[in-house]
Amino acid sequence: MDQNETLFQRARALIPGGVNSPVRAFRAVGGTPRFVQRAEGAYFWDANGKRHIDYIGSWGPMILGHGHPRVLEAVLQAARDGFSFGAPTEREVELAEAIVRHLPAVEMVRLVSSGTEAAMSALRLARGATGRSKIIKFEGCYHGHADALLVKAGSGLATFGHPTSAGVPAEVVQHTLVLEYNNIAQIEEAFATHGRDIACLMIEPIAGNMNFVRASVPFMQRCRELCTAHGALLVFDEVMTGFRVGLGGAQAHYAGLIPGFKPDLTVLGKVIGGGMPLAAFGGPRAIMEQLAPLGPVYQAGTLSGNPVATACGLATLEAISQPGFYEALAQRTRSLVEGLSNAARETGVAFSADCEGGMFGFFLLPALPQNYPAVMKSDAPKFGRLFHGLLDRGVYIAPALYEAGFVSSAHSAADIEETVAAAREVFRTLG
Ligand code: HOZ
Repeated sequence: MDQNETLFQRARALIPGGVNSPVRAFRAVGGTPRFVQRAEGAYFWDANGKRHIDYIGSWGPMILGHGHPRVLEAVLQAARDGFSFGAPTEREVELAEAIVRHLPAVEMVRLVSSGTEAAMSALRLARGATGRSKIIKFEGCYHGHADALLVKAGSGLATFGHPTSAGVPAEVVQHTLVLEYNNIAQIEEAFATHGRDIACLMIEPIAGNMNFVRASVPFMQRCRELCTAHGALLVFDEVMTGFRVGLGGAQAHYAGLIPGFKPDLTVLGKVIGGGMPLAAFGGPRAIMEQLAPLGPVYQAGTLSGNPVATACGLATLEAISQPGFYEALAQRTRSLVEGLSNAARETGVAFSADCEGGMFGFFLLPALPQNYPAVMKSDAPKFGRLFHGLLDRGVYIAPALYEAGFVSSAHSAADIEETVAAAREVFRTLG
């Protein structure tokens, strides 16, 4: 008996769709989700005991692979000292110090428990600090599931064809302007029309919820200029890219391409928690001091700055701050992307791929798309066949074509070779 199927049947009886987060249900690709029994390094074993090379890594956090010994030790030690206090701890201060040390745009930071919470709170702060209501977001970007941001969003909303969720009243999103990613004319027009009402422009600088789409440099530069000119805040959602595409996140990448570039607010999650529920948002002191208890913008949480999660995050940040870490990670990720691209070329499959640091994406399209409508041209049934072909061969990628992929420092050259060989076999069957 297939243990994954048995568990899925039990789960479906009690949990909507059998999962606690929609994309995991495999509905976009069909078949039975793999229930994870345990994981180590670059692999996890499913309920049937089958090993998979894991390119999801908990959707980004597991940058060191699963069960890194130093992180594990830190977590066990912290757990022995207590799970949760609802009172401040030294470790929260240390984690805040580590974040601020690596991100020049962040002078103060507040820790929360999920990316959704961080994005929602950053949005409230932007509105509170500017006294304005309107916000700009981009089609295909996903900033968690807070109401005001659930409009034309990527990730699971794109996967299931409901880009705007039911249950979100029109009045709640009346101030959300949704524009096309990488479209300079549209942001210029939006600021020309609504400039003095716009609190913030929120963006995934490298969008990982419509697979992997970079903001072009001229587009990013124009976003910055228009926000500055109109007194709106530029909010970088770096839940995926923070400490993932490099130690300084996507903001360091763009600062290397646009002199003096900085976002105003930064939203973080995933890697900063190392796999534990931990996220954060931060920015300049003057803005962050608008938060309660100093200022009028309210935000709170019982599990915020949780001692076990902060221990996990701190140990992770310490390991990834070692010299050469990102060079090696980026090199490994590039070798995956190049290997897949070569295999696709050899087998005549239309294919394009991109990566930055330990994050990658690929499309069954001849050229990299620049925005959500272009991503939508992907051949979903063909992707489903590729997904299952890889899964059968023990390679686990996201079960939806709108999601980015992640390589960890635990992935070896042999893992990449095995993956590329599996992909070559599957490509031959795609026709
Ligand atoms: N929102 C995540 C993908 N972008 C999925 C999270 C999950 O299923 O764990």
